[in-house]
Formats: sequence, structure tokens, C-alpha cells
Amino acid sequence: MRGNRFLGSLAGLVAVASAACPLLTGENLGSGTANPHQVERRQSTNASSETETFLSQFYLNDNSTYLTSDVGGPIEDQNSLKAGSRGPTLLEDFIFRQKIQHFDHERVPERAVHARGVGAHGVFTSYADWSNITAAAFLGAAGKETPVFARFSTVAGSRGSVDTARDVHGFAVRLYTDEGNYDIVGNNIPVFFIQDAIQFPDLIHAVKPQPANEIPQAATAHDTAYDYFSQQPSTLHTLFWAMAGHGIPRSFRHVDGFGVHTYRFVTNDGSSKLVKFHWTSLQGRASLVWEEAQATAGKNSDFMRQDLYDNIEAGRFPEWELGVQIIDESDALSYGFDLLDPTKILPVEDVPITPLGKMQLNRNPLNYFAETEQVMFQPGHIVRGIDFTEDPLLQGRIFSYLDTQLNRNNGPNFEQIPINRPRVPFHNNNRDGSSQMFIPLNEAAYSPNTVNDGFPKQANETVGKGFFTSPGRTVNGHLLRATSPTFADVWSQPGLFYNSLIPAEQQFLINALRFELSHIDNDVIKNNFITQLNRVNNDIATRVAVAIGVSPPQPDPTYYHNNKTTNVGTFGTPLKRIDGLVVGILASVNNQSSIDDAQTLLQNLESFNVDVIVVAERLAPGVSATYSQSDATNFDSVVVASGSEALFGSQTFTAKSNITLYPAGRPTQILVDAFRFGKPVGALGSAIAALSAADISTEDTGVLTGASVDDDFVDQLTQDLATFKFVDRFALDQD
Ligand code: HDE
Repeated sequence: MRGNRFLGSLAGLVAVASAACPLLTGENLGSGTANPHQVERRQSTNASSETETFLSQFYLNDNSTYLTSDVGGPIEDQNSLKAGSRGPTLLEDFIFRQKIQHFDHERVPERAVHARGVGAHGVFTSYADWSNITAAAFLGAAGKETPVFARFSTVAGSRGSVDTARDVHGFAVRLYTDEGNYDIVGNNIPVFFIQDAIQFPDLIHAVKPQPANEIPQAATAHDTAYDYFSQQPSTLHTLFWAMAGHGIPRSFRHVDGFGVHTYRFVTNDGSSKLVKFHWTSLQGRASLVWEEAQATAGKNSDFMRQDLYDNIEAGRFPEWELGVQIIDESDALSYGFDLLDPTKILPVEDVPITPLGKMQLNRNPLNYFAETEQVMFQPGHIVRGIDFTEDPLLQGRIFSYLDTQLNRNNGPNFEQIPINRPRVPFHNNNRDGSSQMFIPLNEAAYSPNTVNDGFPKQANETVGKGFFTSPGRTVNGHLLRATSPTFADVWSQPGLFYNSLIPAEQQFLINALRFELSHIDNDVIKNNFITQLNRVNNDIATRVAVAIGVSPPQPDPTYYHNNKTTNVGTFGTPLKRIDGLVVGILASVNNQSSIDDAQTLLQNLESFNVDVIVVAERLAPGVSATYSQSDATNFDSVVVASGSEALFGSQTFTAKSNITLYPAGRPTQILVDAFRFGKPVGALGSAIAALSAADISTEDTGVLTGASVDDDFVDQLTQDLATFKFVDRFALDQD
């Protein structure tokens, strides 16, 4: 519907991406007002144009050129060289062979996990000089800017899978710092399924499609996944988050990110603290509901990818605040669990989040493969001032990400790919390998040397600001293969998470488990999983068991509790910003007054920087989409324009409805679906009749009516957009 703004030439693209572009500098945006949902003007910054300048040296511009082979020889046409016009193609046709051979080798292995994703460039700005807690250069001064590239992803699906599959979502950020690349390779859920990296292949084999038929794609609703979950209960906590709203976010702009592991901050004087990273969305968190996510998967498999791309193109730059929970080294076991255990959150009541700086994403990649597909994040990319911890999951990741890049790139030179290169010079004795891009001049590819006067010299903490791990860090112990006893309780925190959700989100979680488990064929697996649920909470276990034909279990109360924390759900808290949300106005070309009404509302919404789409039977002036291409999944809110009510009602949706321009009943269907997906809906003037035709009561929450477009209507609509989902429309089990 809102197609990519495709430009004809690469020079055009480069020009669009330059700082002179009003879209990117935000010059076409309304300026901020007192209304919190209205958007402030934002600008592309120096750091982000620096990274653009860096990458621009690699741009390949085909403007005003003729076609050549890979080595520059001109190519005259697209016919292979044949012996006679009806004869066979000759082996000697090197032009044919080069072209086909390149094509045959175009694909590289997709990521083993997180294969489907979308990336964007941007900038990180530090709020202050944080050298009191870390020596990391990008946090060294107030206003310090560092270019970033972020990639968001789903986990289980292959590269061509749908965006709205229920899943954990990757949230990986590379900071091109003055002291080298730093990657925070996190997720939108603050915990992980397992406690030891050696279990990762088992987890992924279990959740990926069943081996015999490679079904289902991008879904955990199958036997092997739940067999593993029930045998490995450390998975429960992350699974609970994924079954709540976090598994089906409205967009990548609306997810938070988490480092998951505990890391260390190290200062220049060598003192260290434990830290947990949080990226808090400044848009707010928002999620779809499951029926909506499923419908969206069919209607637009690129839903989330397109949202990020379109909003950045439109100058609506999403932002996140980076914060840390800071913990004394001696307090690793002080909070009732082990901070080395990645299946645990540290409640914000125990340790609040200290905000450090802000990330803004403000520029789309110019080539998906070169940038988003080839970016290679690694938890091992750390910078001076940051250190690992002994978390056994993190320890294994430090190996795995480096190793997997060798598989994807056929060799060790992937760090030389433009998107992976640091923005600072690098000098070392790594040599050769497949596709070496540099011509090293140093005759002495070893250290120490005298032949090159000892260069490149080893840095240390006073000369060259050498990297160091926390000097105070010690490890010792007997060799053993075991899980730490401090990791043993894996049932209390899923309970804490569940207790902390609003009732509607608790119900969504239970409904999601019912959905997933109803796909399980094997009764042993169903029973085993209910046994694990019952260790968290008997009510959840009973409600799920009833729906899947398993006997409700007796309470197993060892880990039951009523503790709660805050800020862990995705429903029930208004959005902080509504820019980039989409309002659909349903109108009719058969009644010009409805198009006029739609235009008035559109103009009134302009300053809020929401996307407004006027829908009618066919394209016409003032109409931007047809009913046949539209669906409730395209909109965050739907308003019926005065004068279009004739399109709604029982006579428009019968077996004999004689409508050719769009599927019979589509306008009503959009309205009904928008309502049952929890979205704000409204109607103007005479079109209020459309609401009753769709059986929507004007008394319901999030149902807005007005005689005409006025300030009250617009204010209420923007507030309702911020509310985002009216969850009281969804039935709870006890209702
Ligand atoms: Fe990953 N993970 N992972 N993971 N992961 C990969 O690396 C792995 C884990 C995460 O946008 C792979 O380049 C192991 C936790 C993200 O490019 C691979 C373990 C967290 C991305 C890999 C984990 C993540 C990946 C696949 C258990 C959140 C996508 C291709 C020890 C903190 C990054 C690749 C991007 C990707 C291994 C667990 C996040 C195979 C062995 C925990 C966001 O190396």
C-alpha cells in the first residue's frame, strides 16, 4: 500500500540520502506543540552523515555508463554467443559464463537464526560524561555522537518468512566508536531460554520446523518445540514473554531491547561494576493481537520491515534510550537469583535504570544485501571500558558469532566488508585469506619485530589506550560439567512476569499457550508441558489444560508466590509518541462530501505526523487506496467519513452482493476487524449509522463519534491512538 519510494538512479538515491534532503532533515514536518503526541522536528546529525560519507566511497554508481563485464570490457547485448542463430551456445562465451556463474553464486547462507531482519543507520548521543562508570569512549562526553547500525529480526523463521510470526525479536546495535566497533547483540525480551551455550543447538533444532517436512515455518506450535520446552524448564520464562505481547509487536519501533546477559563496565582506574543493558523505546511499547498478527502475515509479510523503512523515509525517526542497571560486583547473588543466569530479570524496583544516552535511526540502507545482510554482529566486538561476565551463555556466544561468520563468508576477511569496517584505522598482523581487500605494506607481519621498527606496536593502558579486561576479575575452580546450583529456580520468575501483567495480557498469554499446545499431537508432550506450567502457577496450568484436553493438575506449590514487578507488559500503557501510526478513513467516491470530510480530517491530523490513508471504491483525487487492497491490518485506527454510510450494512454483504470493485462487505469488514483487533474506531456525521450497521456500540471504549471534524474529535482520536489497544473488548475467562 505505501510502497517503497523507488528512485530511478543510484545518484538519485545518494542525493536523497544527503543532508540536504528535506525528508531526512525533517524540514517538511510540523514543529512540536504542547500536545505530547505531536512530533518534534528531528534532524539527521553529523555522526550519521559521517558514516554515510564513509560508506559512499563504496557506492557503485551506474549513471550514464554502459554495460561491462566484471573486468570492465563492454558488453553489446543480451544474447549468448551461438554457432548459427539456431545453434548451441559456445563454451567460449565468457560473457555468458561470467554472468551465469555470478548468478549461480549470489546466495550466501542465511543466518542460522535471526535470518529475517531489517536494518537502519543512525546515531547514538551520550547524555553525559560517564567516565565515572566506564572508560568506553562513546560514553565519554555529553553530546558525544557515535554512528550506529541496528538490525531487528525474528529468530526462528527463514529469510523469506513473515514478519508477524510470534517470536522473540533480535535487537542488535553496532556502535562505530572512536575506539573500535562495539556490538550490543540483544533481544526484545530481557531473558533467554537456556542457561548454557552448549544447549543452543538443541533449542534451535527443537523450535525450527520439524525435520521430516520442514513444517511449520517460523512457529513454535509443534511437537519438537514443546517437547524441548517441557524437558528444559529454563525455557519457561522467555516463552512466557514471547506468548505475551512481546512476541507480536506492532513494529520494531515499538520494541524495547535488552542486553540479556550481565556485562561489566570498567573505568580507567580499573574498577568495575556489573551492568544490565536496556534500550527503551521512546515511541512506547505496542503489540498486535494474535488474530491480527495472523491476518497481517497473509496480507503483508513485510509489515514490520516496511514500517521501519517507510517511517525513516518520511523523516519520522524512531528513538531509543540506552540505560543500565548498575550493580556492585559483590552483589551478584544479592537479589534472590544469580546475575550470571540469563533467564532472570533484575526487577527495576531493586535496581532502577540509569539512562546513559539516546539512539536515533535516521537513514535507510541503500542496498539490503550489502548492508543489512552482510552486517555481522558479534558479542565479542567489545571496546575498552566494557567487559564480559562468566555467564555461560555469553561465554559460548563469544565463540559462536565469530565462527558462524566464517561459514557465511568462506573466510576470515568479513570484517573488511564496508558495513563491518570500523570507522577508525586498524593495524595488525592478520594476513591473506579469501578475498583480502587490502595490500599490506608491512614486511614484518609479526610482533614483536625490528624490521618495521616494531610497528604496529602493542598498545597498553598508557600508550595507545590498550584494551583491558577488568583487572580485578579473578576466576578459579575445579573443572566440572554442571549447572550452578544458583541457577536452579527457573519457575519463580515466569510467575513474577505473569503476576505483573494486566488481566487482558494474562489472558492473551493463556490463549497463546492454548493455541500453541492445540497443535501438539503427542499427549505425553502436552502432559509434560502442563506439569511444568503447574510448577509456575496452578491457575495457568488448569486454564490451558482444560482447553487442550488434559486433566487439570493438582497444585504443585513449591514456587508459587504473589510477587509483582512493573513495566514488563506491552498492553495498558499509552504510547509516548503516535507519529508513524496509520489512520484509515473510509470514504466513498459516490459521495464527494465523504471525500471532503476525509480530507478535512487528514489535514487536521497532519501536524501529528500520522500516516493518513483515505480509502474508497476506486482511486480518485483525494483517495489514496482502494477497498480491494485495504484491510484492518493496514490501520491503527479506522474512521468512517460522513456520507459513506451506504457502503455499510447487511445488504452489502450477502451471497448475492453485486460489487465488482472490491470484495463484498469489505468496508464493514474493515470496521469490524478494526474493532475486534482492539483499535480505536470512529465515525463522522451521518456515517455514525455505519457503526450500528457493524454492531459497534457508541458506548464502547475507543469508539469515537462527532458531528463533524473539530478539535475535540481530533484530540480524542489522537489520545485513542496513544491508548492504542482497547483491551476491555476482549473477553476474560471469568467473564
Ligand atoms: Fe544469537 N546467534 N545465539 N542470541 N543472536 C546469532 O549469529 C547464538 C542469543 C542474537 O541481526 C547467529 O550472525 C548462540 C541470545 C541476535 O545479525 C549465531 C546462543 C541473544 C542475532 C547465534 C545465542 C541472541 C543472533 C546466527 C546461545 C540475545 C542476530 C547468525 C549461547 C541476547 C544478529 C549470526 C543480526 C544471531 C548464536 C543466544 C541475539 C548462530 C550460540 C541470548 C539479535 O551465531
